[in-house]
Amino acid sequence: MPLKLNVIVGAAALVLGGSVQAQDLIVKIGHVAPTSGPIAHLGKDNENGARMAIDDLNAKGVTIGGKKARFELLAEDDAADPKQGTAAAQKLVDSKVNGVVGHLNSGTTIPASKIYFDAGIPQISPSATNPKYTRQGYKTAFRVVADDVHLGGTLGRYAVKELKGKSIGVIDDRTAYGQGLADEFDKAVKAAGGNVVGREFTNDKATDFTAILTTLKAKKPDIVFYGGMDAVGGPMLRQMKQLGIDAKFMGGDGVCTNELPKLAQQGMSDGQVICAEAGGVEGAQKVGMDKFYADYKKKFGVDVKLYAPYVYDAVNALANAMVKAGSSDPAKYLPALAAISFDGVSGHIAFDQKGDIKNGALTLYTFKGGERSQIAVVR
Ligand code: ABU
Repeated sequence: MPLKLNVIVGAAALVLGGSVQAQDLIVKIGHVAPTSGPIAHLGKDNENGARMAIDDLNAKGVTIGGKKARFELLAEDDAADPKQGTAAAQKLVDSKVNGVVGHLNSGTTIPASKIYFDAGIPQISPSATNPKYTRQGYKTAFRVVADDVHLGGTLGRYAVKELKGKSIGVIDDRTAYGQGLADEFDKAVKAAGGNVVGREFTNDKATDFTAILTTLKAKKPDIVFYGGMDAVGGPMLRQMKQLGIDAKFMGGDGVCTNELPKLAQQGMSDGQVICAEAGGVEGAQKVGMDKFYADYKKKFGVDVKLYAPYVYDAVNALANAMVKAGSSDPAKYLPALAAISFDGVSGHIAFDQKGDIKNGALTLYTFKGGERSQIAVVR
């Protein structure tokens, strides 16, 4: 009878069977998102995207520097809180992860990026859109989505030129994302000759918007823009309806989710909401994205909420760079990551000098019958 013995030595697995196999290379990928709190549904969507990428890489079999790689996911919850974000980042650094995908929020991604930079660990955010993230000079910071300059600028021009908005109200949630996006929108509206009639703010955990909506109502807005996430945007839409505010509702990627109609609870009408995802595919590239949505539904039993495909691509970007460099050592594969070029499910992945996606797209959506409905992909 042949000797069959499984020996686990530290982080590497050695399988002795009929023939000696190469020692597995364990590659630890950190992932951070809020899997608790108001936007836990989005955090879980991101984490699912990472899990799916890891499972696919392990099923496919990847060789790095002549060794069979086994990818492991180290998933952390930062609850969208900057302090918990830096604690999660430090935990991943202490665990000696080879790379990180995250965080979901700009408010956690930016402070965490210093920790990864100091440790020399590559980080790719699949969803944080505040421009500051890639403008700090950290060579370890990358993102696979467009930023808020692009988002806010495009939406601001769209409000004035396409929607013909005459009196525009702007609200934000005072987070790094929401406030930054609202500022960019405000700037673009004014540059396009539009009129911002009021600027109000709330916070990312608020549930009652009566006071700020009543103030804006008096200014008769034909468009209300909200810089923030769907967990607040949905109830805000419902309260706009209750207060009789008959205005279009615009927002960035944070409200542009498949969960928004549920969160608005009948508070939105067909075509009332116009929002933008910070990425997008068209033509032949749609095949890959559609397949991802179908595979995701099959694996997890739920629909993609927003950024799972971008997380999937971010994990694959790290893996591709390691294969190219022949090493999972962050210092050795970082140059390969900076020069990466491949077609992912969310489009072509390549980074500019700052670490931002090259030629990033946006997808404008509205909602009809409780479903997201694409208006256009713009660059
Ligand atoms: N980009 C929308 C959600 C994440 C963030 O930037 O905070």
